[in-house]
Amino acid sequence: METILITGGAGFIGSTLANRLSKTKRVVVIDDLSMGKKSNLNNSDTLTFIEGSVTNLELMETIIKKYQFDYVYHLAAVASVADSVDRPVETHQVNFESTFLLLELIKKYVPTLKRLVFASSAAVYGDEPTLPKQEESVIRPLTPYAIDKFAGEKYVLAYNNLYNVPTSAVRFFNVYGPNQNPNSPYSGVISILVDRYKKQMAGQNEVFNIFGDGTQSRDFVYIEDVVDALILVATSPISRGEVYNVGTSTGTSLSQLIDMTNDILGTKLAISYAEGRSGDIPYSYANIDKLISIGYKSQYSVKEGLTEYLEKAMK
Ligand code: NAD
Ligand code: UD2
Repeated sequence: METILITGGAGFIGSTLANRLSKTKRVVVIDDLSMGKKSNLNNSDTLTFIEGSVTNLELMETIIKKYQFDYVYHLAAVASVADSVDRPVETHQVNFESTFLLLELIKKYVPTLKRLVFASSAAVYGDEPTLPKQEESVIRPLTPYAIDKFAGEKYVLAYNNLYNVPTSAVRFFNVYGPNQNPNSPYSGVISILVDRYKKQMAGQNEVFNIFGDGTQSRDFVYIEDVVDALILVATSPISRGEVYNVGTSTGTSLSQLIDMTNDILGTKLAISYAEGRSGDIPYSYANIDKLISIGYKSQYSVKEGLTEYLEKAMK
């Protein structure tokens, strides 16, 4: 049976991937539980959870030597841009150094690895306004988070070319769905939105704050499609050494999201408007032709993804 490592596998994207893959493969998750939760993971004989940090050289060396992984999905990160601005030194250890460490360990101990997939971000495009974002668009990383992600991508792809470690990278746009943690002000906006609907429908008076006028738009991509994309990139024979956007190729504004959710739930969300966040980009969406060229087919429009998410969240 193939053995797979998912770093950050108790988090939002990692746990969904782990739960899917452990149905047919042996999966090992490492997570320090700084953001992730053990309860995100299904109980399964084929899923092993290790609590620890990807920055711990001894621990990582032991794990990499012991399991001889076929695939590695490197998703562990401090996934908040704001946090990286507040704590650039600490977040650099996780968001960059851990990637470098993992590459070195694999180069040294796992000659049979089939693929390492690195989770990068649309943040690497920064505020350059040309749309849609293509993999070859201008890269303008503006924050420690984005700089670390871009450096991570470059190292991952260089190890493929220089040392024959098989790698690929993905640039996620705005991923949403069940198990996304809504508890930070910098959590994904849809997780915050759904949390406010739940609270308001339970009679609590927590309004949803729109930063700006609600016309800002993002490429919101549903978690199940993201998991499909990750597995496809890991297993495609032609994705080796390449980087892929993962989005839907459509932008949806916050106002449209709220209208859609009001329609689906048959209710009206109480909202208030606050000043736009500094550094907020007005519009973003991906060109995903490259991902489609390796066989990707999206299963969810924003409305379909939102409907499924709401069904699960409102239970
Ligand atoms: P998440 O915060 O839910 O998951 C990240 C996981 O990494 C968490 O479970 C956290 O506990 C773990 N982690 C953090 N530091 C660690 C450490 N030192 N050692 C071990 N584990 C550690 O975030 P997510 O949304 O699931 O993001 C997964 C990946 O995708 C991240 O690399 C993130 O930067 C990237 N990404 C996500 C989005 C998105 O829209 N969700 C967009 C762009 C990129
Ligand atoms: C995403 C990433 C971020 C970074 C950035 C790079 C997430 C969660 N964040 O930020 O890590 O990669 O892209 O460009 O994936 N908003 C509100 N009310 C709220 C919360 C958010 O109005 O309560 C607005 C926010 O100001 C923004 C939009 O909603 O205009 C989307 O916010 P987000 O934090 O979900 O995502 P984004 O694209 O700003």
